[in-house]
Amino acid sequence: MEPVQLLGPDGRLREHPDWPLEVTPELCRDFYRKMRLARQLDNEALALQRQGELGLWLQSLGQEAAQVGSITALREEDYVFPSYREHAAALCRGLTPAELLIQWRGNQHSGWDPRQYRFHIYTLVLAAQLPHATGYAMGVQRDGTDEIVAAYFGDGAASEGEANEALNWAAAADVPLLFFCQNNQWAISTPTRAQMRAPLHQRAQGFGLEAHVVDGNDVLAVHAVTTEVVKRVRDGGGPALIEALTYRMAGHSTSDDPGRYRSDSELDSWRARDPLGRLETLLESEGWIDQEFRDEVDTECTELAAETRRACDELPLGEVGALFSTVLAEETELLAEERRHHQQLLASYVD
Ligand SMILES: Cc1ncc(C[n+]2csc(CCOP(=O)(O)OP(=O)(O)O)c2C)c(N)n1
Ligand SMILES: [Mg+2]
Repeated sequence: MEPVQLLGPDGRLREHPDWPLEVTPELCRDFYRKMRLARQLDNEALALQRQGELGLWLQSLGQEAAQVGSITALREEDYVFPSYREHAAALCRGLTPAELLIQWRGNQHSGWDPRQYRFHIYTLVLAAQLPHATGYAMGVQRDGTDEIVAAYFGDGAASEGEANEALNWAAAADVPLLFFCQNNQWAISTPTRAQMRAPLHQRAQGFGLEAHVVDGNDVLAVHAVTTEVVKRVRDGGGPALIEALTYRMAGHSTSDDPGRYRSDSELDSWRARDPLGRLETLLESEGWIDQEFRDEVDTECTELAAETRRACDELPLGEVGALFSTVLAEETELLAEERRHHQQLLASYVD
């Protein structure tokens, strides 16, 4: 299967017979703005980590098109299960920099109320969110609403047993669930080619899911394919999978040095396919962007950076007891014992 592409790396539009999209200046400007903001937040968080203000950060650099193009194809009430790198998607859902950063500053285990944004907390245990999403989608199915569920995961996570169990279970139960894999070519230092022989979209078809592959650095293609697939899932077509071919342009996390396992030439070849650059080229060549709009986006980005820095500085310390009180609806004896033990431990510290 050839990846669907509507906007080439050269910034030119391409027609696709199966995946038409009404490409308007407004749509392209909106995507551009969202992607610029996401990149800005990502840069600022990286700087904050380097300055010792965050313990860790996982960059979404290079994956903005995959995330923005897909999340905007969902309705606000559709429930999303992200992995841990979905900052661009999170921003589109209205999460604030404070909510996104607090976990990485180590002040809280997660930063937001998932029900408020219909955007679940980040999952660091690879693929754990996929059976959760499947179970949630079974609930949605029983509620009989026309809400759907979407779950993001990576190429590395696709090797987990839970990912494969979830694909099979979702297909067997015929739930309204979209699996969205960002194949960013790497799982820390393991390349995708060392993880799987058959491409993931092919494997998903084997489980009985409708599956597609798309140029994940082409926001228009991602949006076109996701919009259509979401429609089919919503209309009772069963679960589906989209594999977005993209690239993690930064290290795995701020603790990683990608120079130890991948070449500069590989990075350069993907820089030439940068999702933001090609959209900007399109906007320029079509005359859909003027200085006023550029200034507006620049100002918004500067404000977001300032807000991110200020929010980080003012993040409240979390309540340590939440570690125990938010695990189960009703505390078990074991949990109560662990909580008491933990309190005794804290009390034993001198300051
Ligand atoms: C169950 C489990 N095993 C191992 C890890 C360690 N780990 C964290 S991220 C990662 C790589 C994940 O790669 P991928 O799924 O492609 O996502 P990406 O980081 O590329 O977005 C690994 C092995 C983990 N978090 N959870
Ligand atoms: Mg990956």
